[in-house]
Amino acid sequence: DSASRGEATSEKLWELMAEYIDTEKSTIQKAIVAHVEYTLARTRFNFDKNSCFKAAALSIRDRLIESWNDTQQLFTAEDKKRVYYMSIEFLIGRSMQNALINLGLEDKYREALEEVGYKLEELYDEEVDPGLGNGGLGRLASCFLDSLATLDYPAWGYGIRYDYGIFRQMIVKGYQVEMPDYWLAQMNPWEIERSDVTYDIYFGGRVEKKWENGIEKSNWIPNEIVKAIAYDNPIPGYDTFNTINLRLWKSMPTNEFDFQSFNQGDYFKAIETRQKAEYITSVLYPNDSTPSGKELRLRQQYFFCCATIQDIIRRFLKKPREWEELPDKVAIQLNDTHPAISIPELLRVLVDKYGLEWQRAWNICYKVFSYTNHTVMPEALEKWSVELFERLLPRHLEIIYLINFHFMNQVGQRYANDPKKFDIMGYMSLIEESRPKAVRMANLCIVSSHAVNGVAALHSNLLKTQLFARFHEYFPKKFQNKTNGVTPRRWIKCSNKGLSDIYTKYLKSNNWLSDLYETKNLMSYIDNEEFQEEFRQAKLQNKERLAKWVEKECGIKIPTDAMFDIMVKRIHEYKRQNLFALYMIYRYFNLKAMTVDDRAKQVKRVFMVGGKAAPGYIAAKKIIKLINSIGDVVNNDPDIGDLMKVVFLPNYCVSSAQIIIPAADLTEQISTAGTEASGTSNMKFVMNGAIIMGTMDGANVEIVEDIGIQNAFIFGARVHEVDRLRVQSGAPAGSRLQRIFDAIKSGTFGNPKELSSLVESLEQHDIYLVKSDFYSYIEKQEEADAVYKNQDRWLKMSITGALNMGRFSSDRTIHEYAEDIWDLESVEIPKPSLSAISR
Ligand code: F58
Repeated sequence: DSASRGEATSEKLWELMAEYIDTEKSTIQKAIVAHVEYTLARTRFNFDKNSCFKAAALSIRDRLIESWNDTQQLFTAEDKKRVYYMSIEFLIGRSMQNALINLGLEDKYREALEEVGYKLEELYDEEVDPGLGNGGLGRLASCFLDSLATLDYPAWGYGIRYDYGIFRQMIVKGYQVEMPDYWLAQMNPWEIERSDVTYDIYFGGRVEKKWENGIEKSNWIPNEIVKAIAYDNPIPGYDTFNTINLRLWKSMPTNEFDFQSFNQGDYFKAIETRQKAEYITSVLYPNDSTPSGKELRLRQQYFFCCATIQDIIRRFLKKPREWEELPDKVAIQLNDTHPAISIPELLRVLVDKYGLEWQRAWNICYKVFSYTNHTVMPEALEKWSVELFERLLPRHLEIIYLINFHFMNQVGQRYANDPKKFDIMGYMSLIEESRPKAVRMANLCIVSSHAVNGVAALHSNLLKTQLFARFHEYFPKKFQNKTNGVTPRRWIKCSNKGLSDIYTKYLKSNNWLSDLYETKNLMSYIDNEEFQEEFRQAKLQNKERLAKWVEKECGIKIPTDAMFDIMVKRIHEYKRQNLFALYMIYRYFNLKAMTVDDRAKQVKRVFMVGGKAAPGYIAAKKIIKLINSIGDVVNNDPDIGDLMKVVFLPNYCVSSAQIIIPAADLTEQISTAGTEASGTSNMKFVMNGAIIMGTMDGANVEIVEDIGIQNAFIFGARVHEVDRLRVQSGAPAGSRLQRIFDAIKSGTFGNPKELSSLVESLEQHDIYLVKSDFYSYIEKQEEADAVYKNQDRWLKMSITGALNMGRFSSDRTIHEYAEDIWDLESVEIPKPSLSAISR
């Protein structure tokens, strides 16, 4: 009968598939060779390293597709609630090593490749690094996907497949120069184009009203249509068969309007319209922290929201259901406000397309959405001019007005007897009555979501007490904290082999990779000399690897017996790379003033700074130039030699982070208290044995809570002192700092015409309290030197930090989101016992 025939066929299929993905060395080799020959059409005469990388990657993708298909099938069969993580950025980084580690196949592939003449580690370097994000926010999204997959949660990521990622930074004569990052020039072996998954996306036009059975109906008549096409990127979990999907949308023209133009005989106009459609997903906006306000950016946002909502609804409607079930099947997490238009979009679909009443649609929507805020800086909050909104998304603006109408009514009632009623309403309104009027996207998210969270305890408290205080008063239960985390798979296992081997050896298992709290158990070895020596050696090897990289990329030789003091992150005044630079100058002057004998007693230091400045951020670009100018002077001063080096690490990105971070002895996390929402490099550094030189800001606070404040160098104003100090920020610098200011202004480091303005802004406004924190900073830096001279003590601080970072695994973070916000259950796929079937 047909049922048994069906089963027989699938058993045969199983057998064949199992043979293809068993983990025998020869199976791996055959798959790679087949891809070289038949996918890449190469012969043994032009089989080179890059084609070997691609073929190996494709063979890994084959395995991922296997587990990914099974995962999706099971999610559908079990019909559990799914979470959709919507982010306009995913800073994925390279995939090959991560995939092999998560599949547990790194050693097997290494062996298999070695036999055919290739070194796995060299193939890793052939991969492009997809930079589809700016910084912390984008990288957090990717760490979250790794944890979602690892913890077997039914999850999807949704974002944009930009043709150009974050620009490649070159340093020319000390200046940042931006180069386009066309990362798709070579085939992307990981993605799967889904030409069958496309949606129409509308823009512009007008809204038509008509009355049906006493109800006003709205019909959006757009005047532009583009198509969204899906590209799927399998994301494997660690030590599980689960593989989730990151779906990235690319824009394409539709044929819809062509006919009209062709009829009018305007061939070139028709082509132009098509190009405009493709343009939407061309380029990632390189701004961090300040919103762009450009029309194309709003188009990007709506484009990816609209496609995503259609995709989610289609999946939901695969079975016949009540709309009220939507929140039982769907949770949507908004990574900052960039995907906020999903809210009016879902409402529009429910009301206009499926005919739900407003209140019913609203109740559903409210339970579906939740919103994460990543900054307290008011200038970073997204606003869109009402005029632009109306032109591009007229129906969405109406819906936003409607949300606001209901909300303002409620606020008005609640504060009916408050003399400040109208101020409060003006403050909480989704519309800013400025000129021009603007839509406040954060307010839209807060009002329409059932949960709002900050990304570290300090940050979440500031949201409640300052930035969103009125909203917190109104919705006290809505506000939560979810302290960020990072994935130990990429940030320890992939990037720090030495440390990983130590953990696995002393813990006698790999469990620490899925439960980072386990490393704490190694504290009993803190005085064990063998353990200490291995830890020291691992750090030294990482420093040697970085020194090689620096010599190759910057042409500077750095001594590996020096303290490596590193600050890598986007360049921003609030992060205070300028404070770090001032300290370098201070140290240089001190060294210069010493006798040769005294100099010989000093701790050697290599100062390293890496990070991109937004192309239009003049002050940030000047800071880069200043650091390079300091390097020019210091590195070429024969009095100084190896005592001090200053290096600017060009083009900081995920793949270079994996080399840089494990090599640090000291890490600068020195933002003004209350400005850095969390920071995530702080976590990566400490996990890899670096000690924090930092302020009580963002997640630094919780890190020192767990590792012990005595195991970090903490300085500067605390958050409750900042407001008061800002009032006094016009105060003079004090003589030691003034001397440094004067040196910059007189041209000791670089051209004073260019760089003086950096100093002047500190002399006058100093909103980030560089002057007032400077002296406690140099004091702590001296303390760091003193401890470094006692290598035993330094090592113990470093080990204690690394071993106590359990809380900062993104697994912990994701588990909390699942419990407290998404109400999500995991679905584990049984691992197919391949050998049982195929042999
Ligand atoms: C970062 N934000 C925070 N924004 O600055 C950092 O403290 C935090 O650790 C991290 O998020 C993760 O929560 C950030 O990276 C951006 O890059 C945006 C990109 C789009 C434009 C606005 C800024």
